[in-house]
Amino acid sequence: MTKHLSNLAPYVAVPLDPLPNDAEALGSDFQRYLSYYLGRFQGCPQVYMYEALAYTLRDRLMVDWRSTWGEYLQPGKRRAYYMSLEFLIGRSLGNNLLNMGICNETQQALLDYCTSMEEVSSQEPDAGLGNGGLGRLAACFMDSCATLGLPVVGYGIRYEYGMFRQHINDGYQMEEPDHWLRDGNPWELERPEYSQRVQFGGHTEHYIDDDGKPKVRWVGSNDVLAIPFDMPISGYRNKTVNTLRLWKSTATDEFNLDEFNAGSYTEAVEAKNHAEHISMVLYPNDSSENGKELRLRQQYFLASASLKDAIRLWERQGNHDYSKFAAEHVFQMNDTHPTIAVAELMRILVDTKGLEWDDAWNITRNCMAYTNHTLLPEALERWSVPLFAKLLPRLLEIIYEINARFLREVSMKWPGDTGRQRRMSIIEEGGVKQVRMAWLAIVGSFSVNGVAALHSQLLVDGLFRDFYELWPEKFNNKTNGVTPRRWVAHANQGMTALISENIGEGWIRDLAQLEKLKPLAAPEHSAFHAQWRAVKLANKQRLADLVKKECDVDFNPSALFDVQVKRIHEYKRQLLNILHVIHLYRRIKQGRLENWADRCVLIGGKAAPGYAMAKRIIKLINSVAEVVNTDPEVNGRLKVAFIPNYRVSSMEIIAPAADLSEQISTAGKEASGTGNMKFMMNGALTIGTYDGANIEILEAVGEENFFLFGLRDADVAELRRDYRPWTYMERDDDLQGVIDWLRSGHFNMSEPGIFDMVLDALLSPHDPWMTLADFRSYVDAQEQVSLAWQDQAAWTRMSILNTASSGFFSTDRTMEEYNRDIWKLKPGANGE
Ligand code: 26Q
Repeated sequence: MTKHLSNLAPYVAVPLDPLPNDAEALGSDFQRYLSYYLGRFQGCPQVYMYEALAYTLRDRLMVDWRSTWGEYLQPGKRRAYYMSLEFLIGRSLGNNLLNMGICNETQQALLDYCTSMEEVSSQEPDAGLGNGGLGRLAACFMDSCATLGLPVVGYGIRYEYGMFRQHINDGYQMEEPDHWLRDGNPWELERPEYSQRVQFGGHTEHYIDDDGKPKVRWVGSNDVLAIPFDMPISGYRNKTVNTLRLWKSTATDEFNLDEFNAGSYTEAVEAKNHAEHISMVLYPNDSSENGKELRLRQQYFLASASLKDAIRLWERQGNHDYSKFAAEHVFQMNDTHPTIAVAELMRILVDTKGLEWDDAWNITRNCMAYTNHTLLPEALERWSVPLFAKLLPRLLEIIYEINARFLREVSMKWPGDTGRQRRMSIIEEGGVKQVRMAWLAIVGSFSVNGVAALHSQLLVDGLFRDFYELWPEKFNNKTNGVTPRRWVAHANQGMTALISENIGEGWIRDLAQLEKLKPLAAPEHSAFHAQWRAVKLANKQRLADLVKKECDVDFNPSALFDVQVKRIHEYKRQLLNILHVIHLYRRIKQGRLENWADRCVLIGGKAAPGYAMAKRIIKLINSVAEVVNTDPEVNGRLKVAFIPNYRVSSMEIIAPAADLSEQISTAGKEASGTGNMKFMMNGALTIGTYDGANIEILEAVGEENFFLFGLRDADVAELRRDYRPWTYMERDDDLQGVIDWLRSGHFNMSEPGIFDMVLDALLSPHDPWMTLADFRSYVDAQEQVSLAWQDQAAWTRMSILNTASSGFFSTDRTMEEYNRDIWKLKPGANGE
């Protein structure tokens, strides 16, 4: 039976006694969990060792978790809520150990069980609750907020199935469900007493209440329950543990009961099943998939449960004066996915709290903030009005009211400009009407930001121009980052030790201190350079072992490791990379080995299951790899591997081992990129276009330490008007040769024609990604890379300078900017 909150007293956090962290205490707790809780003993499968250790650590997080909550619940304390359909967390064990500072003690405790940390850590399944960049960004943000002691709660969905597992079968991607919760999740804490009810369907009734006021109620709905599961988010050695609250959907009790009384027991259980579908699976598309009803259900489920939860918490602390609500809350919306929250907060305030529309609207637009992550117009979310009317009838009415009032404002400012009104309307007319979620997000927020300088500029110049002209003060940039804890201190322990020996440990919390490495890049520090190279070599050996195991390809650690890992997308241009690989292969076959550098090319990433072209690109990469790797004439000069099932835990091995980071999107298309930052921090050099955060990386490290190539975004726009891809072939024998080899069927002898769709796309005058236009410039830049690689001393200097210049790309800096400009929170006493 669900306990309801009205029964609960105001929250008071009674402090817990801390648990000892010495090896002996850790060992005996571990032993107790293994024997008495899990009922296992030494020699059991390693996964139980992982579970016992996770429980041992969670106990120790509990003390600070409780005191952090208590801190945030002080009267008048302003809090931020990060709302996201995705949190791509990965594994938690190693990260928590690092943050708690008890790696050595734990290692010691495990010695008695004849097992190593690596062995135990690798048992943890990745929490793959995200697609790619946007989801991982949310996880890095959570880490930095905890480390900065910022009162930020993450709200998301506890998907039963995360991102699918990718297998490669005969070169083709196969998807397999990822039942990551099968063995339970030792980190999470279920809190059924904080469940929330969420309505779907039904209809609205307009009526006059007892005071003669017109009111609306939403009736006849099918409700589901949202049950919160909390994940602890530890800060780095600062006694702060923040909360990520993930919602699971279940049926309400009485929903079952109705049917039960009608004698249809099995139908009642089936209805329960239906309710549980909402949090069943993550949508594996990283560009919007339009129109899927279940996806809209997920979005409303998250928005509604989270808002009600935040309000419940606030009221429970004795607050009822809604004129203070906006001063104490900010909701950051991760893209438009949770944007229905704008209308839901209005509904709650007007229909259930009885506020006047204008008061409710002032509150709403003072506590919502929106982050945009895409420039591709086709990726902007829209929902059909009929679907909205069926699923969320009251919310549609509210959106219409918001829109009517907004369009009045527009027509006051630009009388008679009906074209502008049509462009800016939240409802798109013509054919089936659509709700434009980005417009709703902008109208309902006080802050709208892009995720890199170029991206934010392009937004106000292009997609959001009309809105910028109306409200310039709303728009701002917040360049993305990544957390140096997971991506350096945890993933690259060799480099971490070396850096700390030389400049101390302060950089882990204050990444700008990496600047202190700059003097060490000078040639006279050859001993340091040798150590730097040795660390990289060890990391490359570790990756080579993984590639051997996963792909059965031999990578020689002394060759240049050339890496592109990210979602497979035409705009990210994995095709350009593979054209270059074919070019290198032709050079070997033709004996053109001038300035040659031996290379191991690694590519990885998932294609959305319905994205046929992306899937064919994976097949092409595997087909080229097969030919190159088995040709004796290549003789180790070139290796190509596609690493299956690329995910957070694979990046922890890949980033520290990369020499060259491929960031080669068509200029103006990649909003930011964050893989680029992980590689830079770990001492890789970037070959990249003038796009997204590449530009800021280039500015930080200097052009002499970066391989820049290709058209700029303005060139791309200009060339769009008259693009003739074949002309690049006519002018370039290398490109002609590469395309000819592809067309000849050399890479698909047993499957004729399978790459025709790829060739057609490359040679189409409508190719939006203009791959052939950048081929020559890319190949030339790659020759500069090979040349630079010949001089290992110079390469090492550039590598050090990349790490030393990466301080800006810490999410600590990003979060400080969000807080300074948008959230305006005070760090808790626990934070520093
Ligand atoms: C929307 C509707 C229905 C189904 C799926 C979606 C959907 C899901 C995920 C749409 C987009 C995404 C993910 C987008 C994403 O990851 N964008 C990336 O965000 C990063 C963090 O800001 C940037 O660095 C990348 O440049 C950007 O591509």
